[in-house]
Formats: sequence, C-alpha cells, structure tokens
Amino acid sequence: MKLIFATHNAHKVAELNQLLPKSIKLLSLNDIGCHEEIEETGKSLEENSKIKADFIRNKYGLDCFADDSGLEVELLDGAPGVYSARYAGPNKDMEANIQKVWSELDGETNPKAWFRTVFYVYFSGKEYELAGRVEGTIIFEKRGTGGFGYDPIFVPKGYQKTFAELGEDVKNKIGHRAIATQSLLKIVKQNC
Ligand code: ITT
Repeated sequence: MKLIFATHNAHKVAELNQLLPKSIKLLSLNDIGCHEEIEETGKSLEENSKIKADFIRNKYGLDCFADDSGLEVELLDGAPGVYSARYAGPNKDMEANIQKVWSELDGETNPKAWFRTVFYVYFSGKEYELAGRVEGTIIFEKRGTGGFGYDPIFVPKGYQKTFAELGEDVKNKIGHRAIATQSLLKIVKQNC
C-alpha cells in the first residue's frame, strides 16, 4: 500500500520508514515529483499539518498525511513552537535557531521543553488529526551527531543524553513522531 508523507525532510521519512511495516510504501514529496515548497501559513502545528495534507489531497487526490512538529519551551511560552524551523530568520539556519533559544533562555537551570508533532491524515475516505509529544530539558551545549534540528540540545525525560546522542533506537520508541505513528498504524490496520 502506498501512502504519501507530505514532507521534503528526508530525516523524517527515514524515521517513519523504520516505524511502519514493510507493507506500507511511504512516498515523500520528492518521490512523487512535487518539488514545491508548501507555504506553512498557519498559526499552530494543527493548522500547518492540515494545510500541507490538504495541498497534496487537493492536487493529487491520494491518501496522504502531513506532520508539523516543533520544539516548545515552557519558559518561552511554547516558543519556538510552530516557528521552530525559522526561529532565527527565514533561511532555516539551525545553528542560529539554537543560539536564539539559548540566548532567550539566558542560562536558566534545566529549562523544561517538549517536542510535539501533529499529523493530519487522509486515509480510506476519512480524515484524522493525531498528536505525539515527548518531554525533556534543554542543555546549553550541543551533544551528539545523530538526529536533526534541535536534537543535540534536547535531553528527553528519564535519560542523561541528548536525542542526538541516543540515536534512532530510542527516538523511535519515545519520540513525538513515534507516538503519533503508533496512532497512524492503528488507523491503517483498522482500514485494511
Ligand atoms: P517539512 O515542513 O517539509 O515537513 P521541516 O523540516 O520544516 O520539514 P517541521 O516544519 O515539521 O519540518 O519542523 C520544524 C522544525 O522543528 C524542524 O526544522 C526542526 O528544526 C524542528 N524539529 C521537528 N522535529 C524535530 C525532531 O524530531 N528533532 C529535532 N528537531 C525537530
């Protein structure tokens, strides 16, 4: 079965491919030849995931889903949140984004944060909104080389290492997208 994941982010596709059974062939936007940047004009992860899924649904009429994810820091009232990719400016510079989180936190002790993801899904004639969240703290140095985005500065609750140090096995168990993917799997199984 083919399912389109409305993303250009190869890291996300690789992550999801490890979580879904082999019977599901996950296709990214690049795989279906869609090279347009879908404008994320929403004010929340919920709005943006629906905007991305609607774009593909309307253009191709195929079963698909989109996620919008972000890092939410408690002391920053949930920022960078929906603006995680462009927190420090329009060119999606992760180094600058991390520097900005650090400077806004100004050395606070163990600031609480969480990654949150929202999936908007069109599957078998129905639509669904699914969510996943993982809690942790921000550290003030970058540690580890795995993952992407804010992973080198995020230590999930119950661990001493960052997501970038822990690697894909742990992220695939407790990560925000892994949790939402479990719900996606239930829907796929119910409808097959
Ligand atoms: P698409 O919109 O094409 O899916 P994107 O990279 O812009 O790709 P999002 O809008 O969902 O992805 O995510 C916004 C940013 O949030 C992303 O660029 C990362 O900086 C951060 N982020 C999301 N998930 C993350 C994760 O699992 N680990 C670390 N950072 C993450």
